[in-house]
Amino acid sequence: PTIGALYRSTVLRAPQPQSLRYYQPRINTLNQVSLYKGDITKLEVDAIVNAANSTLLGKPRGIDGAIHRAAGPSLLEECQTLNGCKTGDAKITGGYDLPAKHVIHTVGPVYSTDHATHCENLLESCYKMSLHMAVANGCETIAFPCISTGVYGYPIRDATNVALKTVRETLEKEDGEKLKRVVFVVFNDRDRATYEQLIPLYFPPT
Ligand code: AR6
Repeated sequence: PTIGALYRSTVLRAPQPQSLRYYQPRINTLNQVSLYKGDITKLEVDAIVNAANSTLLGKPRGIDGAIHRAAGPSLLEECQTLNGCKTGDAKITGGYDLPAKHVIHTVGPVYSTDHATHCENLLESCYKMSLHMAVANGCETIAFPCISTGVYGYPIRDATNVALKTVRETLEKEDGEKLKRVVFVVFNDRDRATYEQLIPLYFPPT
């Protein structure tokens, strides 16, 4: 589809339609994957994923701060009832003042070159558990940020490979059919370039 047609049919309330890219997986034609550059708190999807820390009590910095600011204080109140979240796990809350219906909070690994394989397993688990949470709660559209690649220091290229591989594998499983759209959200041009380069390897355009 043309970008214009895509924009009209999209679930996103996106201020920059030219930044959307669309890929139809060759194997799993039921599913759709998009790349969006911008602020995840503006997306009108069933669930946005928060790159949180294990307390789930929010931090003023990064995406966690942006999500809590946009969702309003009720989000923190609900997070306070959750008893935190382990690294690699995910928990779901309401979206409150966000256009998104839910927030799925996941905790990525703090990157360390000495434990690269362990970090990879944990990051993979973040994507898996978030998708699982989405499906378990009837979400059909979900937006992911680049988990762990900010404050937690995960190299963007490695993290992107993990994200794309894990989403592709999950979409190919039975549960994946319930997900209509997975949006990868990037916040700067460097990350966008990385995703634009790697997405076609995992989701070849038809
Ligand atoms: N929309 C989309 N992406 C964003 C936004 C936004 N509004 N803001 C930042 N990003 P980070 P982490 C991108 O550091 O590395 C928190 O304080 C950002 O450019 O937010 O998982 C938590 O409480 C980067 O690509 O998360 C934890 O303590 C990505 O989001 C810790 O940071 C993730 O960057 C988690 O660190």
